[in-house]
Amino acid sequence: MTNADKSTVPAGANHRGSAPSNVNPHVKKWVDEATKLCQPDNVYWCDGSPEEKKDLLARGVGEGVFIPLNQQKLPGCYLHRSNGNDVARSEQLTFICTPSEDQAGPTNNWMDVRQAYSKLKGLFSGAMKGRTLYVIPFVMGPLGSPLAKVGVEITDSVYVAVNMGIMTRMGEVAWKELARKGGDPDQPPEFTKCLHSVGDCNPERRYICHFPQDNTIISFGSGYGGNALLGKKCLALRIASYLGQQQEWMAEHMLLMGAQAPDGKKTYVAAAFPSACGKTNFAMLIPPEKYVKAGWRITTVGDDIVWMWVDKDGHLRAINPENGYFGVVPGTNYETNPNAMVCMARDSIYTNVALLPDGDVWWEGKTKEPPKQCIDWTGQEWTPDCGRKAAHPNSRFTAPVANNPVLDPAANDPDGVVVSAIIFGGRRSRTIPLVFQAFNWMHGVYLGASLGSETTAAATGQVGVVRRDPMAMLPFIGYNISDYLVHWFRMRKKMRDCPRIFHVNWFRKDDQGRFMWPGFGENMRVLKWIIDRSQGRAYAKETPIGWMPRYGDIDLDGLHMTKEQFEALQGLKIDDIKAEIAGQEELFLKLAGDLPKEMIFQRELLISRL
Ligand code: GTP
Ligand code: SPV
Ligand code: MN
Repeated sequence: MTNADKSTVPAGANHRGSAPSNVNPHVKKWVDEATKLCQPDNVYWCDGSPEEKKDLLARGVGEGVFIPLNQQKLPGCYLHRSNGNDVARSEQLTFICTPSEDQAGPTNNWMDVRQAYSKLKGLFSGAMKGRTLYVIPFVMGPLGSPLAKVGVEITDSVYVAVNMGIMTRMGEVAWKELARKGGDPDQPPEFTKCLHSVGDCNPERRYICHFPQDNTIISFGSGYGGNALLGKKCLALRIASYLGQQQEWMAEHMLLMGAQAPDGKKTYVAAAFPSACGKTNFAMLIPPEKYVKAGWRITTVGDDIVWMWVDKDGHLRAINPENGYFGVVPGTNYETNPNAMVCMARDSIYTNVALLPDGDVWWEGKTKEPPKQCIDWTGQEWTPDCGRKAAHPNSRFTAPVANNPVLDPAANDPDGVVVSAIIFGGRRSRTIPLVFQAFNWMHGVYLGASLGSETTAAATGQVGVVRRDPMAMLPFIGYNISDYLVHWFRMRKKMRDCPRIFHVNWFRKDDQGRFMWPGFGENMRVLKWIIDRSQGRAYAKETPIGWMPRYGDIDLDGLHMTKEQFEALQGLKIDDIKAEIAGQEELFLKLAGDLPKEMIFQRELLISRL
């Protein structure tokens, strides 16, 4: 973007951007302190209005942060190219800051609270000189929900301001929610302080720090996704998981979907898959035609995070704290996930995709034939034979949930929905069958805790190596993992009636490296078996690892899958399972003396069943 384009920035014609007259004095004080520290040229208080969104987008275009896309094809859509060193969550630069290391536990990076505050103070000092400081009030969760949480993010990134506007319930509503929650005006109201600066976007000076005891998040040096949109992974998972453990509820890295059967009965299912392992796709699934004809309908409550609590009847209830999707783009097309394509067709931000000559966008897997030429995600000329990817493997779209054609009617219900089944799943080329069911909650928690998955481009680092990712929460547990696992075991006691637990793997490959299961919409077949099992209606056989459907127990009609192929897909080799158990040791040894006894018992039972 050239300087000439800066003329598109409108002059500050009205009062938008200034602090609301009735702003809470505790919030004001914190913003004033941050302003003093960061020394921005301007302070801009967001109100969440549509006019403001236009203004923020225009500012972003002026700064070269956003490139307007073809407005006929993609109304309201913009492209953003992030810094090449800043394209995914950086787990090694993410810290849990507590007084003692034990509170962060063996799987988190730990920093001493005082040391962290003093380091960050140095980094933030004068960091916003010449920039605008945006104050972004937001709510996580449906307004009025018992679990809804208010946060305020201070940032110097207009990209963050726009994305937070899509991902959360942002603006005036947050002040209202804060007032609704706060009783005593002398007491500081409960809100998460989120302080963010892109700084100089230098990985050497990049810290994503969480202070669970202070309900505070401070992030410096990254403008990307989960590192910078602090309502998402930082608040809704790391801080919330800590609060949940204290207050007996759960914050999990899960999608939440409704499945309506032909008889009208609706079942809600939550599923935890690690990053880039299929949550958004599963949450928006379109069933195969014969299921649609028969009357099956799938609806989305959430695609990435759930907050769950036990209601007065003893049922596990869940809400989606988010209000938008920050979804993986590569591999998404009108065949694999048409609903996602519709979501991102308007009012969306594309991050790190390729730009076509007509102002449309492209990514690997969007069409079978690549375009003859385009501008790749780094801004360079690209042709199919150039040997580089056009879109970054972790390129993303940010879209409002309201764009989803299959948004569940309960998506904004403060009371949430009752969860009947929980699914854990990983990306595993070998060993792990398509689907099986845990014997009970305790065994299910063990399955979740020992979940393995091949690493993906969603986090920086090596891709494709199997790592243990308990409940798909390894990078997101805001406290000691032993306490987290104990929390999962203990939640059972609060429930009168608990969800059934399952394990899936859409990603098993044959010796030629081809996926053995068609996946995507066809996952409906597995989901139907899961729902039927949850309601005590489908058959299965007992195996050492759990209950498994036999050929014929799961509907394969129309898939042209032979009995042999199905059995290979579900195949269990005892030697492989032994190797898998040995692979779990890595995590168990990390927990060492703090490994919950239930984990030891479940492991012994598994070994004795082999
Ligand atoms: P995060 O947003 O990082 O948490 O990812 P996610 O868990 O929501 O994953 P998503 O649904 O975006 O899928 C990630 C990648 O896996 C995409 O490239 C998808 O096309 C691919 N994928 C999703 N579901 C399936 C499936 O059933 N089979 C196969 N083979 N690939 C899938
Ligand atoms: C994930 O990595 O699980 C995501 C993307 O959902 S990010 O918001 O960057 O964490
Ligand atoms: Mn995710």
